[in-house]
Amino acid sequence: MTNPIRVAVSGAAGQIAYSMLFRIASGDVFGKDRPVQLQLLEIPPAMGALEGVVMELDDCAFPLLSDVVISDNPEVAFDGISWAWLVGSRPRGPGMERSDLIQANGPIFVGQGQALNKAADDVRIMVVGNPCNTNCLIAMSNSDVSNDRFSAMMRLDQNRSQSLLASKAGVPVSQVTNMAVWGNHSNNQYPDFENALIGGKPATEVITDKSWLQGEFINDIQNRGATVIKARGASSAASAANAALEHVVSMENATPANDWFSAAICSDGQYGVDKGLVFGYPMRNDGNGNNSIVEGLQMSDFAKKQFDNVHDELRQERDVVKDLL
Ligand code: NAX
Repeated sequence: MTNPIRVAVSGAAGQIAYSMLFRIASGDVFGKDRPVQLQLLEIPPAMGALEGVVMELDDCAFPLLSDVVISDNPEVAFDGISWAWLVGSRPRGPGMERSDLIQANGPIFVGQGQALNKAADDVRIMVVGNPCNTNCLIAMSNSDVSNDRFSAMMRLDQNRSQSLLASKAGVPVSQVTNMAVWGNHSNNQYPDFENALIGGKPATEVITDKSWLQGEFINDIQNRGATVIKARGASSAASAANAALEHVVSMENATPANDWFSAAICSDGQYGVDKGLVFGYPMRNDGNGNNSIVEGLQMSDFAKKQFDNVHDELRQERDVVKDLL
């Protein structure tokens, strides 16, 4: 058997992690022949609950799960890892503004960014804990790990968009491809229906109701998280976990021909975005470990307005945390 891949998950006693860990341990992400060592990070009050999660992992007797380490110290949890899912963060409390949340969570990602220096040379990091783009920016800015190893999750937004377009068009979801979600995982994100394809044709040729695409579609995707909370009484967990795993699978494996996936990565100025912002882009993996932004996509004036709006939002978030960068 090959050496186990060591992976860290923070917020490991939380809802999203509970839907992730068992799938990672069963080989859904790194393959059915690659052993995995889980290194789970929590805060001290949640260590008891985390021990219960470990009991359940043990009780599954996963052949690929070589070991489970638990800790409330990021330096222990990140030691020698090749992937980190940074899921843990403080949820938004009653009356909290987005900027309050950003300020409350920022310091977590300063410490975790520094602790990532303990990781293996090939480490990649993906941030789920909200506000995930700006938390990723903070972790990246406080770490010696190079910027191109960091990413934040837009995949749930991509999946939601594909599902809604498929249902409107009356086709299986597998028919909807090339779904780019630009910018921020927030209610200003821009799910780009203009460049999406349905059954290989432009989505705008299949769904000709332009006012639905520009109005209800975008609005429903931007607010889907809140709609799930209202219905379920809790935020998206299984779908977020699924998206977090798919994000890593996409970053580790060749992207199917003529398609792309959405992820937020450190901008190098592509599409006019400020260098250094963690911005949602369409991406491709070449099958040799390289992930790159799909360049040259066209945008209408309508799309540019959405794009500029979410770009401004990320600049404002960067300003709120400037002391942590
Ligand atoms: P839970 O509250 O169930 O779990 C969060 C866990 O993080 C808790 O167990 C808590 O003890 C732990 N934690 C808090 N501070 C920590 C720290 N400093 N180090 C390690 N662990 C810490 O939330 P859950 O539903 O699992 O959601 C986790 C995060 O994902 C939230 O920030 C949430 O907003 C975010 N989401 C992000 C999404 C995305 O698309 N990027 C979608 C789903 C979700 O809303």
